[in-house]
Parts: sequence; structure tokens; C-alpha cells
Amino acid sequence: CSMVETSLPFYFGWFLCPTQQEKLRNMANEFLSAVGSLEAFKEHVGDCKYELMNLQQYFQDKGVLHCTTKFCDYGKANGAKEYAEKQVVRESYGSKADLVLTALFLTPRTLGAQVSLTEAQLQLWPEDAEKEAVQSADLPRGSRAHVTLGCAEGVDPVQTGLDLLEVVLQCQQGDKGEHVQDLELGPLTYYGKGVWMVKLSEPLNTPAIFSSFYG
Ligand code: ACK
Repeated sequence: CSMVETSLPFYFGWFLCPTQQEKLRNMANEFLSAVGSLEAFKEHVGDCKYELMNLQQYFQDKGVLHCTTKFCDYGKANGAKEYAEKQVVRESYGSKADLVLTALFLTPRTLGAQVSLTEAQLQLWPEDAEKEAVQSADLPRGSRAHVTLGCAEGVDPVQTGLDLLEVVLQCQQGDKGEHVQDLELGPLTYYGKGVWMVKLSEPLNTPAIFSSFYG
């Protein structure tokens, strides 16, 4: 019936609980302060357009922290209805998941956290999420999974997952970046063009609820 079509959300995803959101934001701030104060960062700033060295101001908050599974755009996005009607989506709706955050990254456009999905969580991951973004490569399912922590002015949050895929693709092609130094959070790598990633020596386990956002 038409009820179903008109009730599709903006997107489905896992939503972090408030205390976890705060914890992750603090971690992101720690990451920004650590990277922003490095000599190596200052040297590479010319590679890109970080207009301000104050990274906390550079990245704007994009609201509730979550890991998008399916962007539906209220039904306008390809496969939105099919996704919403999947049995696993219906059955998991409102259930808790433990997300594992394995890295933090920043680029001239976005600030994000990489999410490593379990096999069970991958059942909620759209088949074509990676292909839709990078047609030319065969990227592992779930490699786009992330939490957006902030965006530069005028940048849409969809960019965070695309920036992450670029790093994944670069690694897949054998470019492992340049190890810069070990931060308290873990080893920091520079991938060129203003892209920095810290692999968390202690991945952050974050409880989250699978649900949807209507906006
Ligand atoms: O940070 P995100 O994952 O990137 O969360 C937001 C959310 O949906 C609401 O904007 C994501 N998003 C926006 N457009 C797309 C798209 N075309 N494909 C996948 N995710 C998208 C955005």
C-alpha cells in the first residue's frame, strides 16, 4: 500500500548512544589536537586547503553520530523500498549492536571513524554500497562503513564514506602511506593530499541501536 512508500526514512543506520557519542567526540578532539600540533602536519598543510590550523573549528558537527547502512532519501534513492522490506532489516529494527571503531581519519573535507562490521552486521549492509561509490574497483563489502564526525564548510556528509574508500583503495593498490609517528591513540599514517589516519591500538567498542532517521 502507499503507506509504505511514503513512510520510508531519510536513512537507516546504527545510532550511537549519547554517552558513546560524547566519548567518540572526545576521542576525535584528541586526534585533532594531536595531528594539528605535529610539525609534519604543518609541513603538509600546503598539500591541501586547511585554511585554518584550528581543526576543531574547521570541522563542523553534523548531528547525531551514526553509521549509515542505507541512504533512502525518503524512497527516492535506488533500492530504498527493497532494503526497507528486507526481512533482516525488519527483524533487526530497534535492536542493539556493538560497533567496533578501528581508525580515525581526517581529510581536507571530512573527519570520520572507520567501522569494522561483523558478519552479522554485514547482513544489514546493502550489496552495492561500495560499487555505487567506486565502480571501477572490487572493494570488500563494508569497507565504506564509517561514522561522520565533522565536515569542512560546504561539504556534505556523504563525502566521509567516499574519503574512506579512497584510503582503502589506495591500500589495496599497494600504497600503504607513510608512517609518521605513534600517537597515544595509535600509529599515524599520512596518505598524501592532506589525508591522515590513526589506527586505534585499542579499537573502540560502541553500543548502537539499528534504527532510522526521518529528519
Ligand atoms: O555521514 P553519513 O553516512 O553520510 O550520514 C549521512 C546521512 O546519509 C544523511 O545525509 C548519508 N548519505 C547522504 N547521501 C548518501 C548517499 N548518496 N549514499 C550513501 N549515504 C549517503 C550521509
